[in-house]
Amino acid sequence: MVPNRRAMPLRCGLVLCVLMVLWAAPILAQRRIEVTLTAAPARLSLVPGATTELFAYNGRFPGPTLEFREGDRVTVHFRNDLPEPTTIHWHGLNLPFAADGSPFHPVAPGETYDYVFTIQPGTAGTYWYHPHPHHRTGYQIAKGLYGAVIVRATDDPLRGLPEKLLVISDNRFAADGSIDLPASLTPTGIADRENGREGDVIFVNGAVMPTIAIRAGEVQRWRVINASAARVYRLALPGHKLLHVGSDGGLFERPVEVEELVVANAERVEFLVRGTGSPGDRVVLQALPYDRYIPQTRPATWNQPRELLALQYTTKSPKRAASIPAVLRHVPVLDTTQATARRLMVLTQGMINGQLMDPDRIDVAAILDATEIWEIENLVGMDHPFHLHGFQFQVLDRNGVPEPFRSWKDVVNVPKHGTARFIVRYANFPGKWMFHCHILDHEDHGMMGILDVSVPGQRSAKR
Ligand SMILES: [Cu+2]
Repeated sequence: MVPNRRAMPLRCGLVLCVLMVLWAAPILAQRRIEVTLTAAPARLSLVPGATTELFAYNGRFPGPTLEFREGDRVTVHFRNDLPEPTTIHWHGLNLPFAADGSPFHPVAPGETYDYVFTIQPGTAGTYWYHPHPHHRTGYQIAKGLYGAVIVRATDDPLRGLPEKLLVISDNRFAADGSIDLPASLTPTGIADRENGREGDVIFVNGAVMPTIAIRAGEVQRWRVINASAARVYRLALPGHKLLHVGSDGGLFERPVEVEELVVANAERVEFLVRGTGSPGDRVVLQALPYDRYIPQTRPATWNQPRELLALQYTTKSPKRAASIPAVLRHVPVLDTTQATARRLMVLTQGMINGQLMDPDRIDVAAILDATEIWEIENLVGMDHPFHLHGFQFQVLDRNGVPEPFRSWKDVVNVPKHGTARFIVRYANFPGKWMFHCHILDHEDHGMMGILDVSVPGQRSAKR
């Protein structure tokens, strides 16, 4: 049969149209999210009987919780109305160097900056944002600048469970309500520098001892962010086992039942609370003692448990418990046989590999798409939580003990006189990425270095 030559262009046109629609569908489906954040001085009531001068994002403490979906194209229009330079670091998010908010991109007082990034597939999880200017991160976070980021997946296996977000932080106040930030050479200032600054007032979402309601039988998903400068929380809910389901970079492959959870500063955990109590019960979420300190400067009250919030059972009759999936998601394996370099980071008190941070020095030079293994060795008698910007990693072992399950992390707490090894792939985004101790006083005093990820044949990222 002779083809109808006239119909051919029409048919071809239709096929082309369908192909173009199919090609464009993911782009059309990509949401464009615009957020406006302004950092400015504010006066709020944080402790009874006084008001406090602080810094706040959009006038709120903590800053607004930002919710994104995988695939979203995000633009954050930031304005700095503080009297000093600042940045916004998107802690844990995989994004371009220019959007990282590291000390390389300070925003001067009165200036604006657009953080533009796409939320990468597979990165659903709990993150947070905070300033990261040179030498002033601890000060600005103590003044109130931090907020939560929740990234949602389209195929969330825990969808439908009621969620609670807990941004936990501590602070210290003078009698007049002002934030207690001692001069560096006073005894308290020296202790802060050594231990990292801790406070006796513990906030959950900006409130002291808030209450969460639960109905007997109900299963709730809790996301916890430790936004403290140095305090580590060993979380326990008396009478309740926790179902640990996720870490810094999102869900595990399977839930893990635990009695308690240690959340070092800057880390996040996700767990399920199962309402196994009776109607009317009241339980207190506790931070049990955790000894991260060198004995010489350990605070006198370190071994006292602290109360964080109350879990109040309603008087309603128990409901049928929701079923919890046995498998949450697949976490891809980073293959150790593909590692092309091994990096050794030796931590001493305030230094990495015997050096203080120098913005003009490259500490680790790597090639885009390389897979590497980092070994962090802590020589001193104090824990140091180690954070890498830009790329999530997988912890291989701690003190030689293999990690029991795979998860995406951006902070690993390296215990006193201990080691931790992780594997990381610099899958995308060349740039100068910071790695540092996340005890903010240590970071601000130079316990930090630079990983330069470059594309072969191209010059490394500009400052
Ligand atoms: Cu440290």
